Amino acid sequence: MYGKCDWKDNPINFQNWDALKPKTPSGVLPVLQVNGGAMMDQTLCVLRFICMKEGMYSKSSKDAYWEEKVSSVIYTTMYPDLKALVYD
Ligand SMILES: N[C@@H](CCC(=O)N[C@@H](CS)C(=O)NCC(=O)O)C(=O)O
Repeated sequence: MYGKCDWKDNPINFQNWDALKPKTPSGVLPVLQVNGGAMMDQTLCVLRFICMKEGMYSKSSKDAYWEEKVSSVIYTTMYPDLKALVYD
């Protein structure tokens, strides 16, 4: 962990998920909530938000491009495996 923000994990089990799902913006997890504010979803957008908030996002557009590219490739490559872990 490079940033210095405090955070709390709130794992959701399948029993709680049915009630929570309709309250989330798109009916999916993960969701980030900052100080009780609006729920923010979409993994890569949330990661980008945290990086910007914590001063870890690239200052140059060229560096930002490469960071975005690497995270997109990793996410799209790993996502089917992550999904299989959860549902299979
Ligand atoms: N595009 C979303 C996809 C999120 C997603 O598909 N989450 C799955 C878990 S891997 C989920 O919440 N599934 C529960 C459901 O659809 O009820 C993201 O990048 O965060």
